[in-house]
Parts: sequence; C-alpha cells; structure tokens
Amino acid sequence: MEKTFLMVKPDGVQRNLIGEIVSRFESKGFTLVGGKLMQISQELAEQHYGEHKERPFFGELVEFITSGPVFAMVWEGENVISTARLMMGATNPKESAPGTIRGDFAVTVGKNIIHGSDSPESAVREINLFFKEEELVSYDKSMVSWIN
Ligand code: DAT
Ligand code: MG
Repeated sequence: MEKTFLMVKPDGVQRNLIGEIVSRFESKGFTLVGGKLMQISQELAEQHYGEHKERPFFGELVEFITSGPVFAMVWEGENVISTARLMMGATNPKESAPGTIRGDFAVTVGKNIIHGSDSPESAVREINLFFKEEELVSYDKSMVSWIN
C-alpha cells in the first residue's frame, strides 16, 4: 500500500492543530502507520529541504522548520501521496482553496502549517530520513473494506 510522509510544521504545533490535521486524514480513510513529536536538527532540515538549497528563502526555511517541535507522520492508503497534497492545498496559502488545510488555517507561504511528500520518490526519501523501519507499524483496520 502507498505511503507518504506528512509533517505538522512548528507553526501548526504551536497553534494546536496536530489533532485537527490528524483527524482530517483519519476521517478521509487513511491509516496512520508512524508518528512522533520531534525537534528537527539543522542537519536534518538541510537534508530534508536539500532540493531548495539554492533558493533565496532556504535559510529562512531551515530556521523556521527548526524553530520548534514538529509532528512527523507516515500515512498509508490508496493514492495517499497525491490525495494528501490536495488536502493540504497549494503551497502559497494565498492560492490554497478553502476546505484545504492551508486554505483553512494558513495565511503566508513561510508559515504554511504542513509538509507532505510530492511524489513517490520523495515519499520514500523522506520516510527514510525521518523514520527507522522499526518505528513504522503495519496493521489492518477492519473498516478498510468500507473505504477501498
Ligand atoms: P510544498 O511545501 O508545498 O511542497 P515547496 O516544496 O515548493 O512547497 O517548498 C517548501 C517550503 O518552502 C514551502 O512549504 C514553504 C517554503 N517556500 C516555498 N516557496 C517559498 C517562497 N517563494 N518564499 C518563502 N518560502 C517559500
Ligand atoms: Mg515540497
């Protein structure tokens, strides 16, 4: 089953949105298979956002993502990578639709509440960057047959 890496960023944790965000993915019908509250190190932040190294906002991005605890998660489900991106909304909250997480809770691109892998390749890379294999659980929910 497809897996993705999702993370409530420091602004989402400070704004008490962990529960709201977990609830949205649970209600949708996805399965949480790993999760932890953690402080991201400078090194992990630079690795995680490596693709943006040359962008002018890279320094701010690393500073922000290390500015407080994050809630890192792995979610499983059919098409979870692309569906989670839709549920998150556009990167810039100025453009994210109401009903999406960023559309409902965020105002500026620098504090946009949630991260989610954007492709199968980045999902594998990010899951492995944040989680050890033994931190992920594989289990069935009896209700899955009512979803898929
Ligand atoms: P996403 O988080 O939707 O995958 P991204 O990978 O393009 O978006 O960028 C990573 C994060 O960097 C994004 O969530 C917020 C920040 N960011 C992106 N574009 C930015 C910009 N123009 N100015 C400031 N921060 C930006
Ligand atoms: Mg991205």
